[in-house]
Amino acid sequence: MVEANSGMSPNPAPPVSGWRSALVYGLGLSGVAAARALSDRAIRVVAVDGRPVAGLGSAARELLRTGRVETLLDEEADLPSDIDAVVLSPGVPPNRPLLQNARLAKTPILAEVELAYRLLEASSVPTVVAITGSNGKSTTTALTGALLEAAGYPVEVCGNIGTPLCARVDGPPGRVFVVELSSFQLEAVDRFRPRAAALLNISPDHLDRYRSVAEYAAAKARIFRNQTPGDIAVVNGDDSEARRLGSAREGATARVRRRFFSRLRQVEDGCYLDRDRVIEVGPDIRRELFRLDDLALDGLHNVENAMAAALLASAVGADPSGFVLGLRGFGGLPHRMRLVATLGGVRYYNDSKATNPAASTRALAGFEDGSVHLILGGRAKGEGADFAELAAAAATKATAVYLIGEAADAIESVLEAGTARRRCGSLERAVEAASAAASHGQSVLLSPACASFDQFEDFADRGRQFERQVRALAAVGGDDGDG
Ligand code: UMA
Ligand code: ADP
Repeated sequence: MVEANSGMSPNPAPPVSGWRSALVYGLGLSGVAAARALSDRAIRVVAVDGRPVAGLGSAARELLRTGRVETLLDEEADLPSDIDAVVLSPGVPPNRPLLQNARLAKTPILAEVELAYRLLEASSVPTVVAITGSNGKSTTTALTGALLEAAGYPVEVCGNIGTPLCARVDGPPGRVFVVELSSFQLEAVDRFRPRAAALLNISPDHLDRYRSVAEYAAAKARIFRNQTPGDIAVVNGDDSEARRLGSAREGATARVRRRFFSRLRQVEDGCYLDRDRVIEVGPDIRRELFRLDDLALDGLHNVENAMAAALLASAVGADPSGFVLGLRGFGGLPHRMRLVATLGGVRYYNDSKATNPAASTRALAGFEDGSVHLILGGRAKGEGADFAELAAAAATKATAVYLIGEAADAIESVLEAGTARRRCGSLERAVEAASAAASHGQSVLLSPACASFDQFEDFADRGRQFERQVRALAAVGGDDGDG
């Protein structure tokens, strides 16, 4: 695997308190938060970004204007000679020339989350709960935060879910940090040590960045690498690849207590589904954690997410008696299987966050056969993106598929012969076509199985545009009112 620090024999970054200047690579959300945290500590910040100043967001431009970021270099610039460390934004691939030069110069490279962890560590060992996986990370992260809050803990929910950990470093002591981690962020962690860490599942994703699924999975497994005895690894017992990574005899979890969650079978330590009840078991424990009825979210995948969240929250000491309140109050995050409106008996769902085929396949599982008008497409995540399983699910669940964006050819080429399809190009045309074709009792589902960057700013922008179009239909045709 190409790790951000690969190629260097152990070369630990000196304590941040000893840094005089740092290079922040990428001035998006992560870079801005890192630059602020560094400049607050009187560390000089130089930034690198592929975009010119005018293309940056307002927060980045403000940092430059006020001198908190001294200069902005382009990506072709030489590595400045007086830099103590490079702080890396997750979206920057590790093979960028400037990073290769940093490795040659033995300048440490830290992920933004790694910097944040070290800043937290400067005062006391932080209580961090971390979540990774191909799908369900954000939901599980938010749900873990909700369970901990219901149990009375002061919580910071952050990381890949949207707020960088660096932006949450300063604050009162005693907080629990619930951090969503992407494989990108995990590539450049070094000391980052979660007291409880979950690996939810592994399915192919981000194959535009990794050479293989194995390399991608290895990045995910780094979530456990710094855990020490007394820490807890939470692993999906029903996902073969997660189980393999989470229970390898020689692997990172060998030192820690492994707790499995399973919908399908009883486990020895962890929790499992027994009809409608989730039961926690362990060497000296057996108790009900919650019932399916307590979940405000639909879908079997959300049962898995809730099981993981419950194990994580109890790992840092939360009393499960409060979990039911937390679960009942959690209605889910925007752009994940959200019912937008019911118009003329047709239900419109926004699942824009389903950015890989496995997520969309899961989304389809919850629908009746032949009931879905499915909008698919966008930018496939690499040549290796495999739509075959999704095509099989679509053959059963979809009345028709509406193709948008760059990946339309790749998806169409694997659709089964009997699956009706329309080439729509844009989301707008897809919504028009799907709404014209859908009849009472059916659903229009945006669950695109692809990234959004070919036509939208991000998945949230795509989801908002879908919702706007659905609301425009409602204005024309009259809303049934239960959206
Ligand atoms: N940039 C370069 N060179 C590059 C790549 C990017 O200069 O080769 C610059 C861009 O011009 C831009 C900045 O870097 O100015 C953007 O940095 P970034 O891509 O790391 O994005 P951030 O704004 O810092 O947001 C990141 C995460 N984005 C990615 O990992 C791509 C956000 O996750 C996360 O919410 C945020 O940090 C806070 O932690 C988004 C995401 O898409 C939601 N994540 C992927 C996913 O969930 O699948 C991993
Ligand atoms: P992530 O942060 O990993 O992208 P989200 O919680 O945002 O995950 O959910 C994204 C999409 O993935 C959802 O819209 C849903 O379709 C699907 N999903 C959610 N949880 C799971 C899970 N545990 N297993 C498989 N798919 C899931």
